[in-house]
Amino acid sequence: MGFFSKIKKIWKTEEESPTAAVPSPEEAEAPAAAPEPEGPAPTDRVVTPEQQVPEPIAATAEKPAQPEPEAAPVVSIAPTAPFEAAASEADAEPGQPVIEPEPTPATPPAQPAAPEAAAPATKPAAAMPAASAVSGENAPWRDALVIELRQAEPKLSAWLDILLAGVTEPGPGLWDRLRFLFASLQAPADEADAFVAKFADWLALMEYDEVELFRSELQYRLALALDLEDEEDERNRLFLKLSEGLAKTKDQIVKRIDGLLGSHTVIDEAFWEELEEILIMADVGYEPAAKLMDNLREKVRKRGTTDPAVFKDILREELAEIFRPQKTIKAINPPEVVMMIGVNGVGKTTTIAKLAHRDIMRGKKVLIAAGDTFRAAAIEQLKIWADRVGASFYTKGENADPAAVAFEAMDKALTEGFDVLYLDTAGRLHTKTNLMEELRKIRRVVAKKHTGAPHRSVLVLDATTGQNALSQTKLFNEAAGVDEIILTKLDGTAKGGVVVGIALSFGVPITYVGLGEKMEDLRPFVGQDFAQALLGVE
Ligand SMILES: Nc1nc2c(ncn2[C@@H]2O[C@H](COP(=O)(O)OP(=O)(O)O)[C@@H](O)[C@H]2O)c(=O)[nH]1
Ligand SMILES: [Mg+2]
Repeated sequence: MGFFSKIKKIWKTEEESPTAAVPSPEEAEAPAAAPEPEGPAPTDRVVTPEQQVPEPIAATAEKPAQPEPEAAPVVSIAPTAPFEAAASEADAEPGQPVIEPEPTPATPPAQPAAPEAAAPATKPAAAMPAASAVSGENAPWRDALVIELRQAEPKLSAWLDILLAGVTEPGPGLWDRLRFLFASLQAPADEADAFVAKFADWLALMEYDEVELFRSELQYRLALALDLEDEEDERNRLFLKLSEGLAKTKDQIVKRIDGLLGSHTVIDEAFWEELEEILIMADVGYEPAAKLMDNLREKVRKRGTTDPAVFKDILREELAEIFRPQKTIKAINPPEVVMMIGVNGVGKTTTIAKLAHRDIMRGKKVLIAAGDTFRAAAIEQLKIWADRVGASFYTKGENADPAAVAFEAMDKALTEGFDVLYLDTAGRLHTKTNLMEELRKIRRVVAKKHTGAPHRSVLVLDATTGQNALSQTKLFNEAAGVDEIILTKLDGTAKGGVVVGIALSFGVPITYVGLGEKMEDLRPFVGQDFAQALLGVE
């Protein structure tokens, strides 16, 4: 503990030293869609092969009208061995997060013109929260922190605990540490700068001034930016969240199944009847429940047992099979076109924002098109989200023909080199025939412009509607085609059993689930985790 407090102390003295050139995020009057550092011309940058990235993070917004000249002197502030030298020459293994810095930099003197320092050159001062003018580039705390990080469990959350020790609010200390983490993971310095600038803008926008308010968002963004998502702790976090979200569904299914198992000494007809009732009550749906029952009966028969004690294992096994992920071809010819469909209020617009946020955090350039032209408020809501997450936005205004919006947005996405185009659509069910015709028309026009588009037709369903989600899937699948399903509002509903129904009834994969209203609350659907969260781990 003594060592740890010592590091904290070193951090503290570092922070107290003047860092004049560094405006706080409060000073940074952050525009919603802050211009991203595009990076200067290639000649200005020293980029080692490992530092090269195909695309800068979220280079979506327009370039700032006036490049900030003040950034130039910044370069000279780090005259020797900038800490990104920590990004050692050792082979970076992509996808394998390892803290592999070199405490004693073997960097040639030419290195000062580091991309870290050069990157913010095009960034307006207001959106340049910490620039790279970090004092104490060679300060001993960096070495101490390297040791701390290396000794920690290789988990983002563990690293974040160390990085955030003693940090209570946004500011230079935090930016500095975030850059340090990027460098330690051998991520390019310009990515670190872009990340920090964007995050600071977001904090200013949200008016979050305490670490506790944004820690989980920070971890989420870091996981995406550093490609650490499949890390154990991320999975555990999701699992916990899923378990919490499924608490009511669990009450509905698991408690009653436990009751069933406790009250029967043998698996007989009465047992099966009671089970079917439980499944139907939990919104699995009548037909899916019957199918599930058949499968379970078959499994029990094969096992040659009538002992209720083994039943939960069999059920867990069956759910694992239902949710086994399908292999699909993920490669596409960019721009990837994603069409979001579903009835009003299910969460299409919010889900587009959440998906765009994920993409942008991974360095993609995203365009969102306002295809729900029925209400002006819908367009406005989408525009606010696009600004918030830093996506570009395309609208033709209220009452415009949604297919024309899609056609023109497709054009823009192609000519301006977007990676992803999200098409929002209307969901007025009372004009069912028109809606389905409209969706088919959108499909036709984008396909005409771009072969293979839309690459993904995503049906958004609201888990709280239970059985309705099943009938909506049927309807949209028949009329417009559905490639994947995103199930929102799983948090706090007792009707989560509908997931089982959907997985059993349609050959359409569930790809994400919504577990709340925040950006980070949209998570990839992992069937095994779902089954385990639902039935509990034993
Ligand atoms: N609790 C919760 N609310 C959500 C979730 N997804 C969306 N919402 C909320 O659902 C409401 C309707 O969402 P919206 O995106 O406007 O739906 P749309 O009409 O389909 O575009 C909004 O208040 C969202 O914040 C979720 O996963 N959990
Ligand atoms: Mg909407």
